Amino acid sequence: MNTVDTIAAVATAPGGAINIVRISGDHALDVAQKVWRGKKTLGKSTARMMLYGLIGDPGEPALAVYMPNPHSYTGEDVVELQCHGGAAAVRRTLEAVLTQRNVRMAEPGEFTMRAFINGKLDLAQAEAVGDVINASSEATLDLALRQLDGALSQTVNDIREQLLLLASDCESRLDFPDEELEFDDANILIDRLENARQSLQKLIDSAHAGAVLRQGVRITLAGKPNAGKSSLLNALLGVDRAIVSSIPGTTRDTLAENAVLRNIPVEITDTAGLRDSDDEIEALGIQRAKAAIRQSQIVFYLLDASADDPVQELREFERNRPGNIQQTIAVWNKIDLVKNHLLPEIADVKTVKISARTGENLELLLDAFERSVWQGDGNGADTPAAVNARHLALLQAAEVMLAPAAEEISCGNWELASANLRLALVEVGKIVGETVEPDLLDEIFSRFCIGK
Ligand SMILES: Nc1nc2c(ncn2[C@@H]2O[C@H](COP(=O)(O)OP(=O)(O)OP(=O)(O)O)[C@@H](O)[C@H]2O)c(=O)[nH]1
Ligand SMILES: [Mg+2]
Repeated sequence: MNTVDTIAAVATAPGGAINIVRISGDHALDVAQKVWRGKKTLGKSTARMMLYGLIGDPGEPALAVYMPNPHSYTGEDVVELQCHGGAAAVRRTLEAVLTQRNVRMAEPGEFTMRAFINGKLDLAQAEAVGDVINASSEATLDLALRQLDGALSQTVNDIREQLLLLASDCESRLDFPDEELEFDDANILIDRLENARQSLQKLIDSAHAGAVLRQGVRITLAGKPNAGKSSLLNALLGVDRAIVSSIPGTTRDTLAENAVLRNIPVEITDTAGLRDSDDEIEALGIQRAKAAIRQSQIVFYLLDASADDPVQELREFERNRPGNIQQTIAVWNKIDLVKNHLLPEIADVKTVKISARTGENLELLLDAFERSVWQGDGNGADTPAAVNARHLALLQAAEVMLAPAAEEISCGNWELASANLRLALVEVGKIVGETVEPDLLDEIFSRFCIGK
């Protein structure tokens, strides 16, 4: 992606009443002037004013606004044309723009990449733009907005500042070795380094919340036929999605649906009941059920109180549970049929008693789910900043350099100490894009949609 061309794209999602075509770059104004005409002329004197006019011939009504650099989203000259919604109307406007000279179609994420290159956003903030677009839960959106606002960048920059000061303190001992300068005791430097390391560690610890909120959690509903898996899927979704019947073996294929439970984006998979079956299709379904279980983070294992020995059955499941699954929640279903809910607690496994049919205790199941996801570290949805996988790798690489840095400080090897600190600084700096390779930019921004 070069950053010289003037680019244009539809900036709004299809299906709305209005569409915006955004043009950015040195030629934005003259391109817009060629396709749009109104009583007033787009230019310096009408900057940031919404003007009414027409596009094309005989002319469709469209609003236009000119935002001169650097006061625009990209930091370049930008014109936005607001035209009628609808695929044909917006195509016509975009074509009118793209048939002009000196302008081409924008690549995915190219507007935001320019905003980054022009210093409007740092890299962590630019990534947050992608997170905002992809957010499916309120908590995910809030996290993305905090990151866009600079919450993560601020923390990262504080850490960088601490490391930078430490590095220059080490270096000044090299520059003035014999002079009578007042230097901090090495122990004080080590304490300061430890402070920086703890802030770094906090960010590393936030990666779990970051992954939960960005990627969501995969839940599989498993258990014997007729345990009530499909009934529970429907209850959790609040819609009648899966077939429920009293015939064991109703569900064959796996059925996955996205939802948000307690602010956590989830994919819930309903599966075929687990049993030995001679039926070829059912057996295939059971294989799929087992594959879904292996790919999930949390299993809701449904138990029918009337089964022969459900506890034994659960024990067996737990024994063979694939290692990647964080947790099984045992769900006694159909408590509406059992007097006084006299069902045994199951040691070592979280147990909840519900009725998928009446909805009784579903909230308790969601409580247990929420606790499993956040693993006791409070409500991860509230973390001020939560890093993504790219940030995590950089933070870990930086942290690796800190122990040797402390070691060198305590030995008075100032040169080596500062070298280690500077290596850590480079890694942390990459989070906000202080140093960054073009390939990485392409990789990050190509995941965006066109027009962002
Ligand atoms: N009384 C009562 N019946 C329930 C409850 N949950 C499910 N059932 C009934 O149990 C039967 C089986 O329910 P499903 O949801 O189809 O069970 P499943 O686990 O999906 O079964 P398969 O797809 O065959 O593996 C149906 O007749 C449901 O109406 C419940 O909480 N209480
Ligand atoms: Mg079913």
